[in-house]
Amino acid sequence: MDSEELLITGIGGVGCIWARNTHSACEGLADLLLIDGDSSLFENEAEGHMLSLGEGDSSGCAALAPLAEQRMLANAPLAEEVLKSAELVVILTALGGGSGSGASAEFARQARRAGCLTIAISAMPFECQPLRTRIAEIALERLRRNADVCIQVSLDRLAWRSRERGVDWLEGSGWVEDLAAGLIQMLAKVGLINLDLMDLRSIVRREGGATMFVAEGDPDDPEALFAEAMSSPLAGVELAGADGCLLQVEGGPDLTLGQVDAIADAFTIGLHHDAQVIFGARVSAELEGTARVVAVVSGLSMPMSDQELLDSLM
Ligand SMILES: Nc1nc2c(ncn2[C@@H]2O[C@H](COP(=O)(O)OP(=O)(O)OP(=O)(O)O)[C@@H](O)[C@H]2O)c(=O)[nH]1
Ligand SMILES: [Mg+2]
Repeated sequence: MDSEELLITGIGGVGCIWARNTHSACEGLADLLLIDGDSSLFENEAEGHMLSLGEGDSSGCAALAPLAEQRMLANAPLAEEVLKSAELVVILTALGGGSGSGASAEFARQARRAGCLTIAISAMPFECQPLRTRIAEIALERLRRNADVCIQVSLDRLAWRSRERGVDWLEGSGWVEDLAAGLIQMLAKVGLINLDLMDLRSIVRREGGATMFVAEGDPDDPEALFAEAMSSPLAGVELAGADGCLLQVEGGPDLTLGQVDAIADAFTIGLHHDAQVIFGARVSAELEGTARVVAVVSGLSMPMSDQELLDSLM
């Protein structure tokens, strides 16, 4: 796919950081759109499209989600220009503030109306932020209704993971970026067995919820790769009953068919016996001795209620 058909969109301060990092990891494979109330974030227009929800000042719409939503609505003609050439939109946002919580669902609605397959990766606030969590829950409900796929990340789990690795959750955790970049690369780079947007559509449009995993590790240890994927900082995921899976295995020039087969088995063995599995494989010189797996799983039992979600964050 061409780069203007794949659009990475960051909404709100944290979402824009993640989107920028994802975009640079994708090396010209996708376009970038940054949406925020604080336009001081937009330093370098050459890097992508910028859409300000502020009124020419840097005060933005701090903690005012309804205001951000109104401004996103008013900016629909500008967004439409960017969405015209897009086929897949990946939205990155952290909910609980004003800009991300207010504008994400409205932007997802605009993207779908423009015919784009819309995948949102949205983070829920830290559990010690009850007011932000309340704002985020309302925003999440609306985002779920408007996006084709809405993946929830827990900031608490993201932070634990980052602490274990000695990196900052915001700048260095890398997990959100790996997930989003994995999805973009799956569609944009040519492989031995290619996956395309039609494949992705047919998996995510199945009934029930959908989510994504990413893992990187030893190609001779499929179980460890699967365990790594399952240890992701996702919130509210129940894999039981999953009946759709898009799976891409990528490895170095030394990757063997036997390794690919064993990895595919490890990732699909727990799925429904009638599951639709679409499979892709690619060789990349820079992955010598390593395998990277990206999986989109669908047909999940419906997302958790607010209370269940809160419990899962505890
Ligand atoms: N503890 C902590 N949490 C943060 C920090 N920055 C962001 N967050 C979390 O990330 C969520 C989203 O933050 P931002 O992306 O900055 O919010 P925004 O959408 O830009 O919202 P406004 O700035 O209010 O328009 C918040 O609800 C918090 O849960 C921080 O410095 N410390
Ligand atoms: Mg902000």
